[in-house]
Amino acid sequence: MAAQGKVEHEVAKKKIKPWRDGNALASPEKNHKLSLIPMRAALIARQFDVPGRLVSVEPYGSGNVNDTYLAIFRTTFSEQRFVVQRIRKSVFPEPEAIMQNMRVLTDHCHTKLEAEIDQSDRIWQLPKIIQTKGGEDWVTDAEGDLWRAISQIASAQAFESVKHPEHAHEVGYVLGHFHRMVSDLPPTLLRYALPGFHVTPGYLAKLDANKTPSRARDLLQASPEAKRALLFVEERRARCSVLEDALQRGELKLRTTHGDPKVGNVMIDEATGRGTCIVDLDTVQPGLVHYDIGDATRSACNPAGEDAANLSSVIFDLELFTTIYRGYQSHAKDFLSQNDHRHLFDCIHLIPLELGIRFLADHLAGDTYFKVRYPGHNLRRALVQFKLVESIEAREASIRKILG
Ligand code: GN1
Ligand code: MG
Repeated sequence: MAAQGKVEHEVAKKKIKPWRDGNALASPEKNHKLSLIPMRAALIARQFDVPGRLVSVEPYGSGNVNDTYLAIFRTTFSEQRFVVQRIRKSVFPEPEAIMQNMRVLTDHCHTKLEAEIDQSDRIWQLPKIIQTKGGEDWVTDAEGDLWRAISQIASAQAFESVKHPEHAHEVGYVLGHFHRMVSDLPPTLLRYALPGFHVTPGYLAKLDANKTPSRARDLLQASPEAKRALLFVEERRARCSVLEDALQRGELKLRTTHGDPKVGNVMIDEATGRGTCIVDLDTVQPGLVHYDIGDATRSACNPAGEDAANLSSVIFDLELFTTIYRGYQSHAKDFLSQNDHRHLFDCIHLIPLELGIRFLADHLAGDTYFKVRYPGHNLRRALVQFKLVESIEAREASIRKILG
């Protein structure tokens, strides 16, 4: 998960030491054991408009792209916890666009959630931007990096992989609710914070470009697995433009989308066990709802998770698919057209293929985009996604039957 909540799998935490109140911030050389990054996060956290004194700042979550911290402020009688994040410039060319989109989206959704609270079957939450003491939505540091602060979701937890069918149902239910909530938010009000995001032919072109430099050729030479992975993509090249072609033909239309609705971004209420919120709003921008549906299903229907240790455990589980789809349909009836429906299998197949292509391209480029925990991590991630694609292909008839 990228930004919020307690996560089971927090490798980052072990590596980077937290900053705690009482450290001599002004003289970092005396604290050589402390990482300078949480210290910088601590300095930044103080610039946001939160009452009390900063108690600690520590790495948080397991996002693959941005740097995320949890800050705790206390007064004599209260405590406020919030999430502080540095946006990776190398990934997001215009970080301001993310914040402008987040402002438009959260203003729209918070108004709607409050207006619908009496008809709602639960309390829905959505992060809120915490402004700086000067009334700004973000801070730019001396290195030109953008930092922002957002509220923490109350008493909720996110998981790296799906736990049981009811969990998958909640992932579908939360995504469907999000799509319904933004179905009247014109995508033209949003900027493209991540140009080319989920445009599969673009990722394919990147993979083609990344496999030719000599460094990549050496990697391929040394790894039969990587060579087989390239071949796997080659055999599916023609299918990569299926959604973009449908968009060009006018069968599908651009809408406001989340962009990253994986299981780890869906918060489950600790009190009720039901979904309460979708977090990680960095990739909200104009797109196809199909990107989101394919991303949620590739994540929630693979109980082995993105980092599965054993490839043979990776499957597209039909029971999980049945329940996630049922959850999604509880809200989607109102806004999915017949054409949308006709392309559902395509996105379920395409988005894991696309993610595998993205991981493989990054492996060949030397791991410049996704954070890795060991050499070959991106290749491993790609193999997991390709295994999932194979499983989806083998179950195509059953998936289409469930789609109806
Ligand atoms: C990245 O950073 P994180 O974990 O929120 C990626 C998603 C991938 C995901 C796979 C901006 O998300 O597209 O699906 O990893 N985000 C970006 O875990 O590329
Ligand atoms: Mg994300």
